[in-house]
Amino acid sequence: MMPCSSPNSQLQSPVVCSGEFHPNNLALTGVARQSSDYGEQLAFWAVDGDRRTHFHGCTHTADDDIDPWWLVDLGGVASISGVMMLNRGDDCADRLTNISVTVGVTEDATRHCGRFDGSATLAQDVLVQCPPGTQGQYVKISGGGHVCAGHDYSPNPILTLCEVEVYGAMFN
Ligand SMILES: [Ca+2]
Repeated sequence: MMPCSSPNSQLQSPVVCSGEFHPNNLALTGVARQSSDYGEQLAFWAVDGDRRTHFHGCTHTADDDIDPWWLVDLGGVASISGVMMLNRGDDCADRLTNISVTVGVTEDATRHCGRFDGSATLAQDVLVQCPPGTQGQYVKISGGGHVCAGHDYSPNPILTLCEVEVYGAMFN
């Protein structure tokens, strides 16, 4: 797998790579929430700066959630170049699939950034690069898969994210 580097407009999006990107992560000071919670697997765990990938330190939507999503409020409008998602590393890696990344100046975040159709492998970084000129305060990640390495835990898609990093620059 290729090493991660700063988002590069010459690369195709999405980019699957290993390792960390650069420190300009706007999500670290953001406030996250998600469509539903499975146990203690809260939206916050994707913006805590902790890149551990065991399920207990990651987000996880509820089994009965038919339309899972995760959202971060950056606290102000930013120019956004890309969004990196760190996948779970202990199991169910194939649930990071059918992912749509959108941004917006309001919470409905309807502007397309990019897609990842997956599926990802364990503890994989997936970078979705937004089109040039993408701006927004909210970054939304929607989708997920129900398959879990041959298990059949849930008929509905599950969204699990261990860390989300948003690259760009705040306006102000
Ligand atoms: Ca984390």
